[in-house]
Amino acid sequence: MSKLQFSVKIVKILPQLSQQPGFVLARSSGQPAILLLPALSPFPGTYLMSNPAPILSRQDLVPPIVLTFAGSDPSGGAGLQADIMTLSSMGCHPLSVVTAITVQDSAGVEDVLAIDANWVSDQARALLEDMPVAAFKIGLLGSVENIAAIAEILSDYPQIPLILDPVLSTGRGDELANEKMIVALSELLLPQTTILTPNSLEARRLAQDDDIEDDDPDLAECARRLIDSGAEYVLVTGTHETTPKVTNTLYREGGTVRADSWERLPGSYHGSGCTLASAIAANLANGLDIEDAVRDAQEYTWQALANGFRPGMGQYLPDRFFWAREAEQDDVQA
Ligand code: PXL
Repeated sequence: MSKLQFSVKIVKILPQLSQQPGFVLARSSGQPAILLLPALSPFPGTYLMSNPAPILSRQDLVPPIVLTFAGSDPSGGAGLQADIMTLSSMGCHPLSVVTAITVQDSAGVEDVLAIDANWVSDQARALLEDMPVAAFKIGLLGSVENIAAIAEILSDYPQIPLILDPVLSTGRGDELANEKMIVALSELLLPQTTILTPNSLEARRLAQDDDIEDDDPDLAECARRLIDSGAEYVLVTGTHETTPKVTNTLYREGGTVRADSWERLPGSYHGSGCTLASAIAANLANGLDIEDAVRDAQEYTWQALANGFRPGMGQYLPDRFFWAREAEQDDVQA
């Protein structure tokens, strides 16, 4: 590397911010924070640049802010910790409102303690009075009271997109939401939701209609019911289905918007749903439209899972910073 060249690691292309034809703005992990790259530059990547002219210095830049309501997972696999890592990795500043704390390891959840709903409210109100939030993300809720408190806060910010990951149980099958919470979520949060991200099991459980005898809706019908309940979009993930590939389908009123299929990975992962929902929130906060945000978030999540690691005796965890650990040499592209 000559003395006049800099190695710049690009963490995010910001297509929506490009002003100069043939160039895009990109966010880097170093200085300058934001720089111009030729359009179509491969991403992710590290670029050798001659005297990159700063577009924005770190001091000037406020990253897009995403507020997540989530439960703490001390193992760093799922929940709040997963959200914070994903949002940071994708160039956002995460605000984290704790809804519950858990006792768990990489194998499963032992216990859950819901935070008092007034504390949930107070955490969120203090932040919202201080900082501009570009997107909300919701994970584990903890209690009916928390759902009501969060719904009331969200109703004051109807213009901010909400990504709702309905956390009903763990991968191992431990219950994380009871029937009353499911009713409260459907009644109070779905009508305020921009994108709901259930896996296929959660979609069936949320859409179940006890008034219909032997109710057994297919996934498209589940999505239709959830949209009828107020969600603008529903992204049903297909990991739990028996199809050879994992197909994730995005629905809105009128039917399927897009379906994306992914090579099925062999491991059992903890925190993939939180990663996907947070990645969608980050992309929306970064200005992508819904379809691009959903497509790109799946790509990011697949990469995080493919690069996953097994820190203990339980499940694999996604590596949300896979791009930072890629061999420097492989990345040099220009
Ligand atoms: O993966 C869903 C999830 C979300 N949040 C917390 C969790 C889990 C699953 O275990 O513990 C806190």
